[in-house]
Amino acid sequence: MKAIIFGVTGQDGSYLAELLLEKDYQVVGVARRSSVNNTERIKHLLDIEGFNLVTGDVTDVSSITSILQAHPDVNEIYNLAAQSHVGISFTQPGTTWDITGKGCLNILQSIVDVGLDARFYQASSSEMFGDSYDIRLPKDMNGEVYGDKYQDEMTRFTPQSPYAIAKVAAHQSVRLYREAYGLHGSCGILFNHESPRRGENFVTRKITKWIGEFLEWLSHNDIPAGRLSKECWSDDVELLYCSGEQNSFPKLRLGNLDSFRDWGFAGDYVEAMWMMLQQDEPDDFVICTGETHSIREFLNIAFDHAGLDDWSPYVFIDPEFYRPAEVDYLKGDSFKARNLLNWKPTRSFEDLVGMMVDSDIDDSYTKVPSYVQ
Ligand code: NAP
Ligand code: G4F
Repeated sequence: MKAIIFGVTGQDGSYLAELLLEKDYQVVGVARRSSVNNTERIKHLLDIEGFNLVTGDVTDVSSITSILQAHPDVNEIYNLAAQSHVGISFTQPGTTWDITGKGCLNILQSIVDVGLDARFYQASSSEMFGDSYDIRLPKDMNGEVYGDKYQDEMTRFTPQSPYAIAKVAAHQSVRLYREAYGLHGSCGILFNHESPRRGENFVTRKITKWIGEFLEWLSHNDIPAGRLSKECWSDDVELLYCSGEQNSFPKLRLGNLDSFRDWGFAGDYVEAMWMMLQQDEPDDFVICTGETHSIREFLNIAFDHAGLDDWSPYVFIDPEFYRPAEVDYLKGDSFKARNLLNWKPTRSFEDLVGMMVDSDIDDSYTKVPSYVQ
């Protein structure tokens, strides 16, 4: 079996490449040209027989077509390429549209033009639901909703960002190419999924990376955990001081702490992508844990796991990280995937947070911390 992965250098691309190589696939990974090394997450795969890294860009149809023509025997094509940061999509809506929306259309049309019979996976997103949800139980006599709010394959899309609009366009394009050309194209509507390989400007990794660097700073300065009391710190809004002004550490700068996300482990979610393409008929599936937690809850567990009792003195709320429009609540129902694909998540929320914190604590002892770079 042979697969092409667009977006192989990303979090999911790296896990998916590993999964397919384990299954004895030949994997063609597509990475865009970059002036700096963008293969950090897949460097352990580069010399593996069966893995072939090629250069390409989803905004350039001719580059996609050349790759597809070079692999007429490809069985599965995964499109994970995106400008995937929701906040950045507000400041770069055009780039986001070109990569995240039109990039998908470019691949679909190239598949048709080259005449491939391959199966196609599109990385759709729970962001497409925006501020929309369904409610499982009725309202009470006063009209107050007391039921469980959730999103599944039937929930309406009301996208709340340029990123989400681009994802809806891509999602609808797959449906159209399925109906118009008989393409075996499936969309995974994936809720947030994280890992130690998560990009450093997503909220979960931003928190765990900060914890790793902070603990390293404490250790370099011989500050024992027992001295982690609040009187140790000055009242400076943005910096933490311990023994003098020359010895400060930047606080963790975050935006809205009150949104809720359904967070799972990325390794589980790439398994679902592969399972979707093993179905006789193409279809769309929600992939999620069914639990929702706020950013505050993430902070509670992450700081507690690292042995830091209260995160509030360490966090600076910076309006820079607020978005012009927010998605307040995501909680999925993966009933369809559990039943038809036999898929289920393997990691609890607490395991996921602990795994990310542990990884960033270990890493920080071997890497140059960003605050001295
Ligand atoms: P990610 O880490 O940001 O990876 C995105 C990948 O797309 C990277 O390999 C990136 O390359 C590549 N890319 C960007 N622009 C490109 C272009 N013009 N041509 C070719 N490749 C390009 O994202 P992820 O977390 O792995 O997510 C994978 C996919 O799932 C994305 O489409 C994302 O929108 C979607 N998704 C993610 C989640 C989640 O919670 N993680 C949830 C739902 C949907 P560089 O390494 O060079 O930047
Ligand atoms: O970690 P986030 O940036 O993820 P977001 O916006 O939910 O998007 C991720 O999940 C989507 C699936 O639902 C994917 F499609 C998408 O590609 C991406 O992987 O933000 C999560 C929440 C938001 O409410 C945000 O406002 O955290 C809040 N937040 C608070 N402070 C912050 C920050 N987000 C970021 N990135 N940085 C902050 O400092």
